[in-house]
Amino acid sequence: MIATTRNGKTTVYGRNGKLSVKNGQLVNEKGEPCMLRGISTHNLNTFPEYATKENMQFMTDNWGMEIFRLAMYTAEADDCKGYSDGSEAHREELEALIGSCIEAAAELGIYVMVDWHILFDADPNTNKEWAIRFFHRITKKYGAYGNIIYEICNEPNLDTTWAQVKSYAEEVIPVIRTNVPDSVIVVGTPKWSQDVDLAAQDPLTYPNLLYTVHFYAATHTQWLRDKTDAAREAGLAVFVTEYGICDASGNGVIDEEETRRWTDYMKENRISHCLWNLSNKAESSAMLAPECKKTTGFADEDLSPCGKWFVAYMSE
Ligand code: IDC
Repeated sequence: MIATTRNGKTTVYGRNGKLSVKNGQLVNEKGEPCMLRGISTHNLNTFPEYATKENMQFMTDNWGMEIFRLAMYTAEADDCKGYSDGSEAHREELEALIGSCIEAAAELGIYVMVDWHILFDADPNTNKEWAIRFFHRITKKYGAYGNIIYEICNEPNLDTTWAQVKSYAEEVIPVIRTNVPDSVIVVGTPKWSQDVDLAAQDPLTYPNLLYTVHFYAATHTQWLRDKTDAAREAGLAVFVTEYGICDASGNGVIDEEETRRWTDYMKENRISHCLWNLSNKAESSAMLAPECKKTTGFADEDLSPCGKWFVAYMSE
């Protein structure tokens, strides 16, 4: 069902198989630490055009993408409605798009992350009923695919507390686990997924969980690695489901030196990570040059400095 070989080569799924979490670490079927390196879409409501099988295949074959994160904003952003505040037809379109990417990931033998991307709806409880419906429908239809990681709330923010996130997680995790009992689930943490150390003081009690850390290298430095270490020392497994090599606005200067500290840190500790973002928006976190109108088959000149950095990083 999920490709283990393609064109005579073993796929990332073929090497790792079904994932789980053991002793604070994402591990493969053999119980070995597994670090996945991938790409996050921009908002699927605004940039759906890159989330195609053809382009996923291009990124897998040419850049070595191992996981594709599907960032579906749950509420309006950038003048575009999300899953929760859009129309029913729009919800169905999003579910179909996500479904086609899950099927494509299985055919390509890569992993896929289904991201309930809360942002302006700062507290995941705001749209909890929609989250429950969404994860119920996705897991019912696609849960048999063992290459899916479920991310239940991108970035709780403003004054949302860990207690609020935890109570949300305690309602949403059982919905996913009813259909996919052994699923790997990532839980967002307060303050735009930086306060992973707070989650570590009062963790959830389910198996196979990871907790989110997000960094933007020009903003988040050693202090955030220290918080991450505190959480890991307390036994939590972490996943950098999103990072940028620029500042936290998604724009501004690129800090390659601090990015290197982060990539070394993630390599040393086998922490999986996805780069923000796959689009041609005129911002420094976008991987494509603003002039690039292609939706796949990108050449060097189609890439922004961020995209070029990523291709070089993946070839290391
Ligand atoms: C940013 C996008 C930007 C968009 C904005 C609001 O890069 O184009 O206008 O969202 O929709 C996050 C969020 C992620 C942000 C990103 C950069 O998860 O949605 O994307 N960021 O600001 N957390 C920290 C940074």
